[in-house]
Amino acid sequence: MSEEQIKYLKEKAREIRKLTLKMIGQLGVGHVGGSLSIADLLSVLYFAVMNIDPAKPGLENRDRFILSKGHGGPALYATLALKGYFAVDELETLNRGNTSLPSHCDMKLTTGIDMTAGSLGQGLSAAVGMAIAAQLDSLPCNIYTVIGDGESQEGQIWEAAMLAANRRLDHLIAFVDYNQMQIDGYTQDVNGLEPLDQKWRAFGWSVQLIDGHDLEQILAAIKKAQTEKSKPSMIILKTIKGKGAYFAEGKLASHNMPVSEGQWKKAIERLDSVEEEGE
Ligand SMILES: Cc1ncc(C[n+]2csc(CCOP(=O)(O)OP(=O)(O)O)c2C)c(N)n1
Ligand SMILES: [Mg+2]
Repeated sequence: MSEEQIKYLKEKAREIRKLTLKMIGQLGVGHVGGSLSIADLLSVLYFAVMNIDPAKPGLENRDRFILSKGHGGPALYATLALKGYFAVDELETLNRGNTSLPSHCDMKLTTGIDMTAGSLGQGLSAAVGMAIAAQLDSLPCNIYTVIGDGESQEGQIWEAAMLAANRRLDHLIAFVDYNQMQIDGYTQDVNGLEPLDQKWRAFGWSVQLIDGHDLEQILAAIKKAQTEKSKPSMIILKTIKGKGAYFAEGKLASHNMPVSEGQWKKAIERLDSVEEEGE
């Protein structure tokens, strides 16, 4: 990746974080932690990888993205607005009456959302279904999806994992947001997942384990996954819940937290000052 592209994607990730903080902050409460942990991935997917056109959101050949951990909706809305699917001002309606941006993703309400999610465990199955459909129709598209690590404790994830490998869905590229936290505590304390990479490998997937906040690693892993033949790909992203917001980063309480005006404004200022320092 060129210096210029890294700078561009870093800026997009920063903008996603800032808009996410602002929209949740203006509402006063929301899923800060699980939104911010996927900001870097969303930057790479939407600004360097996916074949999509905001002017034609229904194109048959487009790549699909399913945010299986649907509570990360705010980060995806910020990304879609930056990409041009709808006006940035709309973000202020997050989770309010008559909004098209509910807390959890809803494909019937929001332009650019490919699948409704929120009931954990289901999005990967939907992605598998889409990948099977694309395979049957020989569509030249990739299906991307993000599941949570807490979500990975759902049995349905592993049913979908089996089917994807059996059907050799090499156009399916999935990610685990491995921030090691879920709603009730550390994933390890609730129901441990390790060795997570070996589990996916044993299910017949091609697996990579990377730093989920390193844009170059994310892009390289996706490019590698795109060349995989006869196997679905799993990219396990080692992430930090709440990454980038001083009041949320690495905290269990960041899952769904109240956010004061002082907090979100100061967090945005800090993100801007990192930018000025040239990082
Ligand atoms: C089927 C189902 N059970 C429980 C919940 C409640 N719930 C919402 S978020 C969450 C934790 C998810 O943790 P994780 O997948 O690690 O996502 P993160 O918070 O790290 O983004 C739970 C249990 C749900 N949304 N769906
Ligand atoms: Mg988690």
